[in-house]
Amino acid sequence: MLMDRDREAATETDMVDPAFRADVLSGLAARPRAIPARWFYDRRGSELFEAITALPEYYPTRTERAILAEAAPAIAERVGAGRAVVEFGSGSSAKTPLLLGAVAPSAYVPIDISGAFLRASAAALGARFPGLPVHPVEADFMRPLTLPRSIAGTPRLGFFPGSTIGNMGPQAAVGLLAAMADTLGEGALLLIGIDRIKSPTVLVPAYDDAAGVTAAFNLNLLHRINRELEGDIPVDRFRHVARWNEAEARIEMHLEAREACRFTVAGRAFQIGAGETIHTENSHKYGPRDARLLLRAGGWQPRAEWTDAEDRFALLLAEA
Ligand code: AVJ
Repeated sequence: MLMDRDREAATETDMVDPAFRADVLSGLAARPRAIPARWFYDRRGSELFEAITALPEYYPTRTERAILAEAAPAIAERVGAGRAVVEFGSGSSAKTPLLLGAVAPSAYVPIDISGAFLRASAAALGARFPGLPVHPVEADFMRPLTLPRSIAGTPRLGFFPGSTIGNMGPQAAVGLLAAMADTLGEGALLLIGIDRIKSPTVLVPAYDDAAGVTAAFNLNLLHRINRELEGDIPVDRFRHVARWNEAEARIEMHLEAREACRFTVAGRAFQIGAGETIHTENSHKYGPRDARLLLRAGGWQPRAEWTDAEDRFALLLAEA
């Protein structure tokens, strides 16, 4: 039973990503059930994430922006002028202009998997920083990639804000940091945002807000599956759950079946019992020493760090 709005949207979506199909089908068949968080970000999911960043409970975005604004002169002093700034997963970040305005870069290289996002943010930054060469790279930064020839020989500053690294487990995070060191080359610097471990009374509401925006963001994954993979998941029988996993130091998001149900996706039948969940996201948090250890394990030497007054979030500068 496709809902009207799912059916409508399906006509717009003529192309289905085979990797989405494969991840959903294997994730629903696995125990525990789990679908990678990267699939949240269709058009609607990206809009909902933007709305999350403005929520009163969701402190990371505004905290990181404030830290960056305040630390910009100190960062500029350590980084020096003339580097090529390489941003991993540029999205539609409002933080980038703060950094570019401070460090006087020789070029800006946004890397994003979404070509549409890339072109929009490249155009916006081009207008804001006339004369700054912008070289967008449409790529999945989780895989090895080659930087544009035009910045050959230019020392690099990698920029990885938002605590996006938290979506990965520590092992995968170390792998990504090592790959970034490879991509950026000798003498590179990395400015990375990492969310801190803190009280679950702050963490849980940040992922389970009163207005229900995060719930809609999580549940949108089921709508997306129905739209793009000809699914008939009864979305209203699922509820959003955010919980703090103390042992793993991470927030987990799940979609929990309120009652037992059967559904099909891409012609395959599935069933889920009452109270069972589909695990949709991990957001790992790091203490001050954890964050430095993570960087070191990934081949980076921590050189400086900046936090807010409550130590909710940290920006770290490291050298390859
Ligand atoms: C974009 C991965 C940093 O983990 O805080 C926000 C995603 N999920 N609310 C995060 C997210 C639910 C966000 N990251």
